[in-house]
Amino acid sequence: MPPTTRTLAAGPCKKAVVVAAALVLLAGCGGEDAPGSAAPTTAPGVGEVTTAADGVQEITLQTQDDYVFVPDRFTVDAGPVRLTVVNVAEQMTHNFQFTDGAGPADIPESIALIAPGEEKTIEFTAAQPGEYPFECSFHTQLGQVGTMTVRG
Ligand SMILES: [Cu+2]
Repeated sequence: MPPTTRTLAAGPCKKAVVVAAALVLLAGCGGEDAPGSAAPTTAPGVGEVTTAADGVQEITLQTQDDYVFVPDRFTVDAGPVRLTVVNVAEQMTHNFQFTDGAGPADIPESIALIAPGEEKTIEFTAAQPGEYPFECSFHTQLGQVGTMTVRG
């Protein structure tokens, strides 16, 4: 009788430990965020517009297991842009496209699929100043949108 009782007790106990560990991990993640912000931690360089050696402006956006581009707004000067989207998600596949007909000019370049752990880059020329809405077309309804501003 005693051995059987011990075996039965081990199952629920182990499960409780795993759940507790998961909660600790979740709590740890939340603690690193700025107060009042649910924004996920971003990789270094994400969101910074820089100019590469070849004169092309570069910007990296991040996606993760939610419906947010980080950042969802950025500004470039009129001219060529190299845009990278890094998807640090473990589950979610995203994409990137400028919203059809929404900007002052069409930018047809897009990224059809960015699987979890992938990063992809497109290069395009933003010649006309203004606001260019973009989206992940899989999750537009869930608010995965943003805006690129092109300075004149
Ligand atoms: Cu998406």
